Amino acid sequence: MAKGTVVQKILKNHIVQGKSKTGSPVSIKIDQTLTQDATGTMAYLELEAIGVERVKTELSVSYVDHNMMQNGPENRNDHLYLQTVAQAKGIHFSRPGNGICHQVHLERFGVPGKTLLGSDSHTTTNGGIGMLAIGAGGLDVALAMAGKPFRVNYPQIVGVNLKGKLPPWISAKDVILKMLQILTTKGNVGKIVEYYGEGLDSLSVPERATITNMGAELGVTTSIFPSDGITKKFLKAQGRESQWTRLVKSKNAEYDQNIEIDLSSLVPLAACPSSPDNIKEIRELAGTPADQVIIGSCTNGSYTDLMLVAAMLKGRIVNENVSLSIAPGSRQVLEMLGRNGALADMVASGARILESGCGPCIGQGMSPADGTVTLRTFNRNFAGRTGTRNDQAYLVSPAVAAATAITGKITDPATLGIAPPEVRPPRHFLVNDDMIIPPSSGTVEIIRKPTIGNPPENSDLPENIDGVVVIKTGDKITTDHIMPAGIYLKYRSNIPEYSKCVFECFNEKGKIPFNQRALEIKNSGRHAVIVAGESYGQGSSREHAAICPMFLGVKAVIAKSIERIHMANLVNFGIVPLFFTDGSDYEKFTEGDSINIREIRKNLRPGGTLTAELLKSDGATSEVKLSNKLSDEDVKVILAGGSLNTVE
Ligand code: MIC
Ligand code: SF4
Repeated sequence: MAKGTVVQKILKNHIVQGKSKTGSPVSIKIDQTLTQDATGTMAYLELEAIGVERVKTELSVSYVDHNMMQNGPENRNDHLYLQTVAQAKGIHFSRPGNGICHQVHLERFGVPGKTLLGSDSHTTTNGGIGMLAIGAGGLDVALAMAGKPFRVNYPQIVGVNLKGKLPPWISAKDVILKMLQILTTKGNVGKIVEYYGEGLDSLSVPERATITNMGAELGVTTSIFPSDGITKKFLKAQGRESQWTRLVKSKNAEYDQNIEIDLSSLVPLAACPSSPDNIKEIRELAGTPADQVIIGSCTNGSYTDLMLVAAMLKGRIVNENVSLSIAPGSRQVLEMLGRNGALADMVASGARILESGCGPCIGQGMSPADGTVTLRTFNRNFAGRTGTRNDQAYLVSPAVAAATAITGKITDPATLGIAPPEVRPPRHFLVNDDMIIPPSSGTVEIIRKPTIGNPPENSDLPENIDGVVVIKTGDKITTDHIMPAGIYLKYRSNIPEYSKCVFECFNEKGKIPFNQRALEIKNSGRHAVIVAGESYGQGSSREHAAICPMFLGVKAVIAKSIERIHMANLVNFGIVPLFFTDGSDYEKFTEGDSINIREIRKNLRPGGTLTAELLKSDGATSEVKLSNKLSDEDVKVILAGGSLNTVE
């Protein structure tokens, strides 16, 4: 087992229950939480349902960054609810326009050695400042705000030894794309990645945060960098030096798995359509015409990222066949670019400047044209996430993105014939927290406009699952497949409405849509069951991918494997996550089959097996063995129909 790692040092100070043994469930104390608007409304409705007067964490922050198009009143209704509930419950509120949660948190709130739980999968970004920062469903974050510890399996710790130094034009994005090439997006559940080695010296905190941000795509619990002199410099530049502590691995540290990356040997990479681990070298893609380039997001919206882009664009015009958009990750960055003239260089080049928020990363506008290539500095390129079906989205570094915007074709910046701009982290960031509203000490009226719904309700798990396979999916089904975001984001606080688009991408002409099929099963008194392949529920932390299926009557998901956050969300909402003990049994299933799991209430035991009876439409029957990865507590929660029914 690993020893002397940064991860273990933080865990040691935070474990309140459980054994420090790889794979064992442990409960950890959560120091800070963050939420964003798309998951936050539900999290705060749940917090209210739990009956919490004031949050019990050291610091909780509610950000508005995802859903800012304000098409119709729903978004603004959410913002008003979020602002007032935050003030009432002791939570800081970061107003729309202040920036993307992860970046603002890194700039203004992240503290080395602390734990952070956020209702967003990219909460891992703050691992860049030496926090143990974990993404979770909204309900888990609500429970943490209520002072409850967070349950997670004691991780397997992967040590990544960074050697050498990044060559010109190569950036942190290429490091994490390399990691995705090595580890892929599958099979990393239960691991935490820890970076160390001489290569750290050439990586600033925002660059480290690019790497930990996209650790979410590896499917690991989180990723972390030590807190060293570079961390201290960053905190000093943010006027927060007093919050620094040194936190590095012990000399004799050992890891459960070892990876080595020589930074000097890296070349520019891209994640090709439509998975973050479909990695190719830019060299192989060079010359491909691009129609759109977008720079920003919580992965690459930092000051140095955008200063590099501005320097490349200065005095040049964006290629006439390309639309270039730039969204600075925070107001701090946007204001600094505005004051130092870099913004003017971007505007002069023809770049379209977007507000500081998630924007196109979550399908809020800027969908590409049919059949065209779009390059983005983001972290996800799941099919359709751009808002265009059959999209061709490539994930690249800011340097590759800017070079491509200039030439109109995918371009290795080294071939541009210009000297790599020298961009250094600022000695002082422009600090202005006026857009962060502190909690109120007085009484605050919580504003609830009519589109603010109620927290979801569920009944106990039935004695038997009298199931119907409502859908059978392949591998790597993401939460974007299950619950699309984009134009539907505004329904996040309205479960009946949002449930109408569950699995919308699989609805075909002439076939009854998923939501209706599920409701028919529910109304007939039976139970809908989802059958899936590997890595079901990859991607975001959105608990709606469990809540909406629950609302439609789904009682179980049977898969080859399920990603961590999604599995926790299923448990939280009383859906039983089950696995084939023999993966080949997956082949036996067809949509519409009956699957009965008798006496599931009695037989569901942590780590035990269940026997299910599969009944095909031609009358053939067979038995299928199903396993689970549930803890005692998980079983208790599922039997009760979800966490909201068990919380004391
Ligand atoms: C995303 O990148 O998919 C999101 C939107 O930030 C999600 C959260 C959400 O669905 O609201 C995430 O990654 O957790
Ligand atoms: Fe926002 Fe995109 Fe980051 Fe998610 S991944 S938090 S949508 S910028």
